[in-house]
Amino acid sequence: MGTLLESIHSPADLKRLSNAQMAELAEEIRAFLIQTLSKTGGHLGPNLGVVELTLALHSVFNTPKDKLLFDVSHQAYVHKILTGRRDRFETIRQPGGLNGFMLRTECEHDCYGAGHAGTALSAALGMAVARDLSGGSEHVIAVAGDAAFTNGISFEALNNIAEQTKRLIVVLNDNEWSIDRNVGAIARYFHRIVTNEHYQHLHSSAERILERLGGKRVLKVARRAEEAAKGILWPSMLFEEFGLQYFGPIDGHNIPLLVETFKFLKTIDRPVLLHVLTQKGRGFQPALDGQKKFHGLGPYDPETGQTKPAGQLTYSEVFANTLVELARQDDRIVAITAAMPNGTGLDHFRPHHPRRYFDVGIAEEHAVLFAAGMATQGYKPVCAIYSTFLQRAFDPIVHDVALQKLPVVFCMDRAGLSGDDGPTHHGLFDIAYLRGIPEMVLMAPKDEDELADMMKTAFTLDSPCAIRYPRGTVEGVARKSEPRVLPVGKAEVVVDGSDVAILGLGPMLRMGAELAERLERAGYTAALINPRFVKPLDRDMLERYAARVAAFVTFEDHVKMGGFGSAVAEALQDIGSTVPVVRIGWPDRFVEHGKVDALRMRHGVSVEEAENQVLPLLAHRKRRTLVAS
Ligand SMILES: Cc1ncc(C[n+]2csc(CCOP(=O)(O)OP(=O)(O)O)c2C)c(N)n1
Repeated sequence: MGTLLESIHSPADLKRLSNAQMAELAEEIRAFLIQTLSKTGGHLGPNLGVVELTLALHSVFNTPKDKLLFDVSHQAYVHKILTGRRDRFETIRQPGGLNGFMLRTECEHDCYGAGHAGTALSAALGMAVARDLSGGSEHVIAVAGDAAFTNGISFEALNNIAEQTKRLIVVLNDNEWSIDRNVGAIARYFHRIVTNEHYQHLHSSAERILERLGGKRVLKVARRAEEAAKGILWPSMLFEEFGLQYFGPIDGHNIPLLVETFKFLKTIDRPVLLHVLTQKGRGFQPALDGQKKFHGLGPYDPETGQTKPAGQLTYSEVFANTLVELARQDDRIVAITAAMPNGTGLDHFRPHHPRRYFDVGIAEEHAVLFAAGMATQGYKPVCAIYSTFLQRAFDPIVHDVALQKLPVVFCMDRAGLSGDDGPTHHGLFDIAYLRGIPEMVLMAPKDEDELADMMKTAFTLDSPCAIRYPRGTVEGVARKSEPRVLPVGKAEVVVDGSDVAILGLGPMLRMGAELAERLERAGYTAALINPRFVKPLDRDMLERYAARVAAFVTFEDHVKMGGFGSAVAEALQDIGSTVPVVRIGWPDRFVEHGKVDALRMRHGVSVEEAENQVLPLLAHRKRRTLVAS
């Protein structure tokens, strides 16, 4: 690590640095990011792009008094480094270490937590209005990427800002990339501004003005800064119509220009939007060559950027390959992603069926409504959306898809604990938010072969359907050559038994099998059941086992509250059974980031916990059996 970086303990230390030192510090931070993240993994590309921007922000504003928000906040690593967390930075995304996103509980400089896109402008406006109401003087600055403007909420905020406050600074960090290339009219609009010849001319003259200013001990900094900023003004009708004064686009890697501009923007009594141009992955050639890969990744070689070769297939890949085949057999199948072609695997689908592939931007609500519209016209849309991001679309799922009984298929990737991304990304609530919706069919495959079966089954339904499957690699089972249609609402009895019925949802069936083995060794006969369907639940199966067993055990990678185990308990109550249910799942609290296995042990999502809870219930039954015989 370089010496300058070591001398930065808080943003106050930046304020003493010259322009040249700031530039040096930027390079030290880049090297530090590249080295550290090569071991931990993380959002390298986005953070390399905002080094100068974050330095300039912290050198002009005073957090925590001033409020600095980042949209999504995956690009807040530099902010973390500058706000007293450099010493712990190598723990980022590691168990017990720094979170990969802004976290209010982590640091007083993190005024707003995030992980989902499109939230920064609304939250910043809330803070600005709260300041106005209480007579405060602090600045509120929201930094949002160009892809955040494909999100409806950002526009809901824009629609409101000028009416609610006179002082709010929005920074549009435009690098032309979402995770994939940014899409849609907004992306084209930003691109037109940036490539406009007139802007190029203004831009170079602005830099000349700053060059002239540079180094002089100026008395009228504000006025000169104003000149500089005016020189780079390029009116954007869009933002001006929303009542925000638009500045830019300016070079987001030019620290003096950024600093002078922010000093000037501080003085303006109107909401403003500064358009800065940055380069995702700047300073690391592999990240510039592989924008998608370096958006967020695991450990890599800090020299070459090479990552470990992909091992086993992932669930996302099996989903995508299966969809390619099913879409070959049925030309009504269409695939929709909300800015996640890479993560969901749909980028494998795109070349095979380009006309039936739709990336709608970071717009989950729109994705679902768009799917509903297509379904009314006889198409069979698949919305491939992570469990955590589908939370956004709850109302369209209820009001537009289910209420109209439209056969939209939701393929929920990353259902279950996401691990190192943490609570914003854990997919732990989808059963709870979907199973109460009438008409919904909800499935969870035990392995990749069954995922294909479930997808095939989904397309035979005339109602909405959701399939949840986890992050990461598949179980490694043999695959049938052709998927088959499963009987809806029927569980699979893997092993029969009469003392206890163990229901392991999805790949959690493995834990169920381990518990069954342990209980068998302890002298009990355990039924092992793959429920397949959370909804409709196999009530016949439950009734059959309720008449025989002393306890049910359910395993799920989901919160216990409102989850699969709750569904089983409710169903048993409905059929008049009093057989106890041991529910193994996540507790009623937000689960921190970390390694999945360790977090499972810590939170009691384990075979041991199940065994501890179920053994006393079985011992009682054993005594009864002994007495009876
Ligand atoms: C609601 C929601 N959907 C999807 C995502 C996944 N996601 C994380 S970052 C990102 C792209 C962000 O692009 P941009 O805001 O332009 O920032 P950049 O990474 O380019 O700096 C996406 C789609 C998310 N975080 N939230």
